[in-house]
Amino acid sequence: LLLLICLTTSVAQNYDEAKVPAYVLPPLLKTTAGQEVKSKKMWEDVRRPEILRLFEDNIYGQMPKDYDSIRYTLKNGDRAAMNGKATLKEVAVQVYRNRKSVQINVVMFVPNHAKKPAPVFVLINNRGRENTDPTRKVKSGFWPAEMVIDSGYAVAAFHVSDLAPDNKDTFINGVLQLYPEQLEADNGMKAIGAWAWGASRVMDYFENDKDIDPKNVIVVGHSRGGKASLWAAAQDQRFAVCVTNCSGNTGAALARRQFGERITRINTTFPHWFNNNYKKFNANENQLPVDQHMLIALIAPRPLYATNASKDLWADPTGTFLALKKAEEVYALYGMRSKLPANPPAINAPVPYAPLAYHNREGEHDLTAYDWGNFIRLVRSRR
Ligand code: GTR
Repeated sequence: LLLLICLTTSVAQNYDEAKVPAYVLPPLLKTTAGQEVKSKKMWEDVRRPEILRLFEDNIYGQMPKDYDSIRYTLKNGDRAAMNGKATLKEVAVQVYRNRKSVQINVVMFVPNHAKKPAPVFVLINNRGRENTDPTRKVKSGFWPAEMVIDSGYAVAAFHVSDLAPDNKDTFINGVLQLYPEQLEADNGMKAIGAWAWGASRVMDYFENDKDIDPKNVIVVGHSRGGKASLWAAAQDQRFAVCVTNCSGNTGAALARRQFGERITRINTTFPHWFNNNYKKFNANENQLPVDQHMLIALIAPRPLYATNASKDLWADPTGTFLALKKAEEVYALYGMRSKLPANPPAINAPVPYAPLAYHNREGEHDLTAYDWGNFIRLVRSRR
């Protein structure tokens, strides 16, 4: 009976700040060989690649960069979308490898009356496709395209299921058909990796669209999509800004706090998200050679905006704020001072400024127009 109680308490979710265990985070600025990292050069040449590799091997899996060819096809367009304010482009991005292919369907609006090439917000859509309705009959705070267009920016989206269906039995029916060797490896890519890979292929497309400024691509993701936006921006330094909304466990929140969702739970409910090696850290957070502040640090010196919702304790708003604070020391190597306060700001008191932005919106686990309004503020403030 005692054993049973121990087992159940070890995986129970904690929502009590007083019960957060004492923990020591792995150092950002010390190499595996024990050397202090004191310069941006040493960060970029030694420590950053080391950390990237640790995330690949232990959590998200490899990110294959080779493919045979890529093709972009404009499937549908409308120069007078949104009452003439925007041009709609529906583009099929087809990627080929070993005679297999995946097709990523990109929905995009480009402002007609703003400077071009335009910066673009690209959402990794993990919810219903209706959220990114190209006809605009359905409008959703999850992707408030009109609001982004009115701000003078382009807005794009693609759906995760084009890359890897979000299901433990069918996730292999997508990118993983092109890279079957990934399924054999304990550090092989799975669904979250495949979604991040897709974001990079959409980035390849942006580099070939004259309406878009490829140096100003903002990758946005919510929750599981926010885990993917972080991994995409960590891997692919072409993304200028990363937005991770309510990404929680294995997103922007510190695992060692063991607050809300934990690794055991995420690996059990979603065994198809992370690599096989990650299962070793079930109920064993302190053995992980990384924690999530290190993933955020991989995005430096580029701006990162992490958000939470006050009722979404599952995603640990405080643990997210603390991860950002910890990453400040890497931004400091670039001479950048974060504008974050010492302690978590009040609910609905955003700090939407580069390089590290944060807010805790009042309400539920969601991505809303309030959140997007603040992402736009961040992008404006840096121009
Ligand atoms: C939950 C999961 C979270 C988060 C969320 C979502 O069930 O535990 O990690 O990804 O789903 O994607 O909305």
